[in-house]
Amino acid sequence: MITRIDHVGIACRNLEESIEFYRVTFGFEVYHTEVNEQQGVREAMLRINGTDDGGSSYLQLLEPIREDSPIAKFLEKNGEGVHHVAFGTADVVGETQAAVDAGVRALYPEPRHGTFGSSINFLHPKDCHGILTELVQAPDAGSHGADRH
Ligand code: MC0
Repeated sequence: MITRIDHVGIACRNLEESIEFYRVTFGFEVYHTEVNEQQGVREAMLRINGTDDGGSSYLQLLEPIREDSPIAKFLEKNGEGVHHVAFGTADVVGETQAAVDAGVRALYPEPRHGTFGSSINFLHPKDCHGILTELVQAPDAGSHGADRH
């Protein structure tokens, strides 16, 4: 079951400038920052609210650290903007399989490492009406771990 919007991922050219924009305009504070070498990003999580299932919802600001990363490619083509929407679930493997069974391509055969040690997979935007869709399982939810490659 999908229980919340975990985060909205936003591609940005300069992480500090984007953080400052959200702080000054909306009062959002940085909850967590991290570099994900595998995904080629430096990121900041801005916590928006808690949710009924005990999880939270975030804005995820993403700055590329490599020219060949998905975020760099996206910025080159589209400029700054919404890059993906991520749904939270206690079972990323099960939800990915359900999407595959519904005819949607998953981008990874197994979950990978996401923010806060979460387990993630992505669904192809061309199969999701133009939205790159991420499935996120928090580290303490369910029993499936990421491969951390
Ligand atoms: C590409 N396309 C998108 C898109 N990225 N459509 C909507 N939203 C996006 N974000 C479209 C392109 O416009 C193009 O359409 C077609 O998909 C192929 O794209 P491409 O630019 O030629 O690039 P590909 O095929 O090499 O790669 C696209 C793909 C890739 C989605 C497979 O970006 C990918 O593997 N993404 C998953 C990983 C990721 O995004 N990591 C960064 C966030 P046309 O019509 O022109 O053919 S990391 C993250 O978020 C982690 C840390 C976390 O949350 O914990």
